[in-house]
Amino acid sequence: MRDRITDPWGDRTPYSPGGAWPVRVDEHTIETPDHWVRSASLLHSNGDAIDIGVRDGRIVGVRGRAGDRVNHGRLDPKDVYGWRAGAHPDRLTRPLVRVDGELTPTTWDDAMRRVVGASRARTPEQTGFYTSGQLFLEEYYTLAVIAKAGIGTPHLDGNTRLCTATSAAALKASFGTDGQPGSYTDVDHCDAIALWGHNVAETQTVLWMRMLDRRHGTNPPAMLAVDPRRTPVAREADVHLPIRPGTNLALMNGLLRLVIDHGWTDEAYLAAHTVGFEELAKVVDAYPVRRVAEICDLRPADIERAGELVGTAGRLLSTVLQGFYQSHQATASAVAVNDLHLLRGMIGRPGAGVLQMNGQPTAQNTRETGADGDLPGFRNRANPAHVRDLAALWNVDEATIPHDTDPTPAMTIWELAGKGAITFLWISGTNPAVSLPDLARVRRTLARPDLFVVVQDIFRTETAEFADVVLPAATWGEKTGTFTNADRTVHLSEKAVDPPGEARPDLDIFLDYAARRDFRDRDGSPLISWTDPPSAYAAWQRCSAGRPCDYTTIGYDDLRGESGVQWGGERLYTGGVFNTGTGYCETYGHDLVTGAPRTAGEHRAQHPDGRAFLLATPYEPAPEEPSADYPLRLITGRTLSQFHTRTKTGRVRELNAAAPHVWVEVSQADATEYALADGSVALIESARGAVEAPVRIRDIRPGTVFLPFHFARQAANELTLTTWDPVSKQPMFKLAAIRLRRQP
Ligand SMILES: Nc1nc2c(c(=O)[nH]1)N[C@H]1C(S)=C(S)[C@@H](COP(=O)(O)OP(=O)(O)OC[C@H]3O[C@@H](n4cnc5c(=O)[nH]c(N)nc54)[C@H](O)[C@@H]3O)O[C@H]1N2
Ligand SMILES: Nc1nc2c(c(=O)[nH]1)N[C@H]1C(S)=C(S)[C@@H](COP(=O)(O)OP(=O)(O)OC[C@H]3O[C@@H](n4cnc5c(=O)[nH]c(N)nc54)[C@H](O)[C@@H]3O)O[C@H]1N2
Ligand SMILES: [Mo]
Repeated sequence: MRDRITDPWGDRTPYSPGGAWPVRVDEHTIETPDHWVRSASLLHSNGDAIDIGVRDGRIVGVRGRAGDRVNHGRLDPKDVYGWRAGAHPDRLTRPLVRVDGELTPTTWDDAMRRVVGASRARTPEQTGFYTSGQLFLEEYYTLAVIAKAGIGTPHLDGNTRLCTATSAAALKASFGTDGQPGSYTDVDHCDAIALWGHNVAETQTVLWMRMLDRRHGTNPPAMLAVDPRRTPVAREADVHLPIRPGTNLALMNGLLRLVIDHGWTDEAYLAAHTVGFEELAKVVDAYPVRRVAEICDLRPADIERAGELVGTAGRLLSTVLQGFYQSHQATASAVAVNDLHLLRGMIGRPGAGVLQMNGQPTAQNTRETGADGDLPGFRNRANPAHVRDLAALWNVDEATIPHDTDPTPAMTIWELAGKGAITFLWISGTNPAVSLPDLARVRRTLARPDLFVVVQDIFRTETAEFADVVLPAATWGEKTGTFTNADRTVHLSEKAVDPPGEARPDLDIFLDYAARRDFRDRDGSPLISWTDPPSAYAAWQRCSAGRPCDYTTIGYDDLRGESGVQWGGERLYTGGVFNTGTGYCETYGHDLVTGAPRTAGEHRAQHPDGRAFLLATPYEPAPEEPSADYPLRLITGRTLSQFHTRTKTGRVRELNAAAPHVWVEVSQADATEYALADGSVALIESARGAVEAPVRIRDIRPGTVFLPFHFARQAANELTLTTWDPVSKQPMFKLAAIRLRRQP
């Protein structure tokens, strides 16, 4: 196989509409394996099936699985090389506890006794959990039961709040519950693909390979990209809208109006399967092309071309990600994409689908199991029958399960810790000292003497440096469990090798904690009766029964075939019946402007009864606009070779070498204005902090600069602001006002 850093997407295998995506097996081994173990990718949400090559108890390579529905054998560049991080000498191998200010190795018994002691000394309201989108389903479910039924705290959330909380919020708002409507096979059938704030070429490279292969076949799909930068996706697209950051909703409203004005709506579908058309039409009527062009700083003709592309496609596939989710009016903008599909009847059939994407590999499971604070199984906390159901399943009092208010979102958990209301915070599988916005504030919180911090990780991260106890975890390839990708495909990842030193699977750590706390159910039996991944999975299957994400027919053995298996079947809502029944839905809805929750009565009064909601919202300017002091816009995001805070990719030679240091992308016009040349060092300042980075002159809209957020030193999040979407509570990492200065 060729060097996949310089050639990230590999050779094209073109195919035609409705055809099968050809198989192409990618393999990278450094020695010949003596056997292969089944797994899937844990470095993005695409769920590429991977076999792990093992020799003499060590991982020696990876191979894509030819028969898997997701990747047909292909691998992402991070997957080709990323596995080497597991054997890095920096891995944590023993628990650490703080003694005289220093993190000092200790026994598991001592570390766990300290964790249990500190948490016993706190009330439920003083206790917080901040978890991940990178653990396994079995682990999240266990953590959710510990937090909700063992301790009874509402303060449980994942870094999924930073990631794809908006995906969940938009799906719930439009269709009644979370759950991806579309399927990756929609790429095989569509005749137009619209990418809304999604740089799929660098972030889900195998999905991009599939799209590129269609683009190279006969009757290729048309393509629309909406992104302020000229990304690889934008370069490939037929229409690229280099939108002004923070104006997505104005664009969407304009496109919805074009669809209505041109009569591109599917009247029969609208009448049978939606509610809310009149109200939507009234809102979007205020967005004629000329006004939209002004707000978004786009050419009117380009907006019209985009409107025609999405308005006339026979089979339209949309994907939505961080350019929408981490920006202004996130939920309202993502919902507007759902609106577009509903208006055109483009949902629930081959090639016509919405992918409200995920980002992290297991974020779907954080949401399904309730480790993001929601109730497990997409249950509605405001529906007494759903709470009763769960209390019966766990055999606890309904009052034990926090459900009176919405669960505490991550940003609020951090706020409460920052003012001493939460004094015990258990952080698992995330590195907030680099990934949260406004890092100076995060460091102040983590350093509070009254906050007991537990960090459960595989490396000694920037966050671990603030911990009272550090628990060394086993990871991918070293433990068994399941996870679900962005198109609902469930994979089983089996243990291939032993973890280093005394590192333990996250599941074992949570189970150990539950046993030591001796959580009991109503009859005095242990609250958590499962002991290993299969029994944890079986418990989850029971919890999911009868809900949209029903796993009861997908057993471990079903996942040991060639391919992963989708819950809910290939596509959801094929018959145009949505999960909006008042007794079934996951939420009664929110006001998309204020985030105020609606009541059951208000929900019922709209008579959704299985019809989808059309919901339009007026555009408002971003909370932080450029000013005289900070005249430029900052957007942040990803690069192909690096994963998040680089704890893994920064430790793999091939990947690290591709992007070892931070840089800032600046347009030629801004470079000229600020006397910057390619390679000269710029100081980037916001009202919150400053970062220094070498300049790369790139095709990005003037007035906007881009910083990758991966680098702990010169971290983009020194600059970002603590503001979030009112509905999804997802922070706005892609909106900050900054100034640029040339450094001597
Ligand atoms: N290589 C790599 N792949 C990854 C990851 C990684 O760290 N590295 N992380 C995974 C995870 S957790 C996630 S969430 C996904 C994220 O995947 P993406 O969402 O594709 O990645 P980002 O780079 O965060 O943002 C996408 C684009 O949004 C654009 N953008 C910024 N502001 C705006 C705006 O106002 N409007 C619009 N329309 N666009 C805007 C940016 O220019 C950027 O190109 O990637 C996953 N895959
Ligand atoms: N400015 C800006 N900030 C952003 C974003 C952005 O676009 N711009 N994107 C946001 C998004 S979408 C995301 S998803 C977050 C990501 O932010 P983080 O979640 O902080 O990113 P990671 O570096 O992936 O952190 C995961 C941690 O889990 C550890 N780990 C890996 N495997 C295991 C395991 O099996 N068990 C345990 N216990 N630990 C493990 C890793 O070593 C690492 O420390 O960043 C967010 N922050
Ligand atoms: Mo993410």
